Amino acid sequence: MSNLSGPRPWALGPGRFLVQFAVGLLFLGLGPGALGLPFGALGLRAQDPVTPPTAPAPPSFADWLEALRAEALSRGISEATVTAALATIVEPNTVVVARDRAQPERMQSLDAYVKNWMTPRTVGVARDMFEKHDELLKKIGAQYGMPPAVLVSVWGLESNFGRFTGSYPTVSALATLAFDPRRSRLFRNELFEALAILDKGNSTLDEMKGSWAGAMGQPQFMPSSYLKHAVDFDGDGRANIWTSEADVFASIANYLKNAGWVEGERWGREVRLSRATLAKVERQVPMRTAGCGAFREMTVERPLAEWRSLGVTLASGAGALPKADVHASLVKGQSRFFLVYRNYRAILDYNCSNSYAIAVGLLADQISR
Ligand SMILES: [Ca+2]
Repeated sequence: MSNLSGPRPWALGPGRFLVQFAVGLLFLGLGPGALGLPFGALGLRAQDPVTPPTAPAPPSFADWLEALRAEALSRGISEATVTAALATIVEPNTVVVARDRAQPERMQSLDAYVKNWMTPRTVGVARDMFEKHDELLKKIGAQYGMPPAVLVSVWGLESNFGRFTGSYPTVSALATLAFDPRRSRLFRNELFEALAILDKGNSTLDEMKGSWAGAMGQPQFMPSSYLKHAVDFDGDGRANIWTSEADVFASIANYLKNAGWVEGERWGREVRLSRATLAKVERQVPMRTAGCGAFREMTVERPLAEWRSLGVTLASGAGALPKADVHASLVKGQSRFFLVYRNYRAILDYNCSNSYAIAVGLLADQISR
């Protein structure tokens, strides 16, 4: 992956995990922000304890592959698909992805992440894409009840507008991760989902590429997310999240709609708090205690009217918060603050990181202005 220098770790996608190879061992670093993911869909939480290395000697990779093959067949995947796919796996793919250790969403503050991502250049590309695909985006937006700008923004964050989708063969990457005992079950299941996608003829071994962590194509869907949310919008008979923009946008829209996006509502907005107001908020509004990491970095929900009476104002300097009857949580950066509404949760479902979700929201607002 030659594309990890940007603000977005392209290796991560829905259902994806930060994976580091260290001293020849797979090492999974789990934490809010760095991990993508429909944690909900995968039944996982970032704070899940990692299984310690087991004492008994692990099976050889060849034995492990043989057992994998048997299980794939027992799950109903055709012998032809299993044989062809497993032939591409010779040994664990011991790639050292040093740059992946510097996960921008984890290492940088929210403020820095957003600043680094929202360059005039990126905003310009986003606007160009928004205009270029205007007709298609409007059609998909109307069908799924999603703002086109949000679709472009997620697309931008996930794969730099389709330019960096990852070149790792998904089957091989997932087999490597599944062989490692630390998160074996998760990746083993994703591997079977990948085989199912191949078996249905929805993709080919040549095409099925993505991040080193198994996130595929322009929306960076894990195989399980693909099977749940990918859409064939251009009508050629398969959901092609690798090269069909229609399918990519519709798949992102479908994901967010399934994650609970409510049409006609905002994601949230930037707000301003004086030091006194911030102190008052910290005394009176507790932090959330449940949910993936990003949720535990924000306050519980309060009615907008309560935030107003606490002294929170619009960041634009345009005065008081609107009188909408909505509930909002406060997300705190170092010097920037945001009130986020329920649609924000759908973005976190896609990737549980406040830096990511705020960047998605702000970029969408910029380009739809
Ligand atoms: Ca299609």
